[in-house]
Amino acid sequence: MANSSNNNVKPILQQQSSIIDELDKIEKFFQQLQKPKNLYEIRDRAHRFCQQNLDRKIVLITSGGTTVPMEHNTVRFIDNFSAGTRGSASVEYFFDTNKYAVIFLYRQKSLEPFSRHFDGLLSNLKYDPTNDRIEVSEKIRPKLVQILTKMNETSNRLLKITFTTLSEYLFILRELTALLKPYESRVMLYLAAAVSDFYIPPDNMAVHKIHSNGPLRLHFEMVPKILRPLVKFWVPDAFVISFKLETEAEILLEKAREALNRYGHKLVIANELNTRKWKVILVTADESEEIEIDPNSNQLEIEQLIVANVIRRHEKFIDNHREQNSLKK
Ligand code: 9Z3
Repeated sequence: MANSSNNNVKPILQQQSSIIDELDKIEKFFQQLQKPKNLYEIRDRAHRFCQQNLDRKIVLITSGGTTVPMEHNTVRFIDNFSAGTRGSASVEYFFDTNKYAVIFLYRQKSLEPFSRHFDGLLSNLKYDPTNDRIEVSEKIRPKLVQILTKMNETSNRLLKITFTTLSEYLFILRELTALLKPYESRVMLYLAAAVSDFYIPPDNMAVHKIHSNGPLRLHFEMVPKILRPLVKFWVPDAFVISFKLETEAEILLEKAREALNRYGHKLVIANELNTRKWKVILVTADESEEIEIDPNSNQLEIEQLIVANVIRRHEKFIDNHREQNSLKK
């Protein structure tokens, strides 16, 4: 008897010590990086925003790519392709329900909510110096009015926060999750940002601009996987959605399932680089569901369908959470 209970306890203890090791690694990782100067100002703004939106659910949407500096006095950095379309378009569809307040954590200069509708706008504007008036061509006026109206109506439900580097992103994400934790299952995390897996530790980084007098070899370390502590400790009751990007269709599902197992969250949205604008797979522990639109459709955006789907899942998640809590009482 004593033996069999020992056998049960051992894997749990091993698991716990591996989580503690991982947490320790992440803590050390953060300690070597420099905190963004405006971190506490961001926290205070986010706190006020959540207090002003107590009657709503909160979704934290991350968007755009992170930079990885090559020098402390940064002239060069490594970046990635993400334009922030997925994240910024999704914000607009969350607003359609009137039930969500959105914290939009995005890469500076990547797409912002509503901004894509203003593409090519300049060529439709005319300045008349005699009357000091700006005229908008009739062709785009109705659409412009519609978008500006929506922007006005939703402005108190949107908080925009920017990052540029990988370390800014990670510090701000950690701070925001600490703030969101008490809101429990009402919080959704929609992690669409394309975050670097590699970085150059500050101690190994050149201080000044690297001289171009020969070939260059750089050594990157792995960024520790923060999704596990995020799901387990930072926001244990929130509905967490991560995105998985691959360039090989054959390994996409397997990688998404691997992420679910590893991090223990609820949903992975898997997409392939070249088809991401018209096809995604929503993967949970029990099933997978494909969402696909006609690539030639210029009426429908895939984010509309993704957001409607994840809102339904979030509602069920909140109900389950409520039931479990009432059973505990
Ligand atoms: C995504 O997969 C997003 O859907 C895209 C959106 C970045 C592809 P765009 O900004 O593109 O509209 O141009 N985001 C997550 C990508 C990512 O880095 N995921 C990590 C991974 O795949 C896991 S968290 O390893």
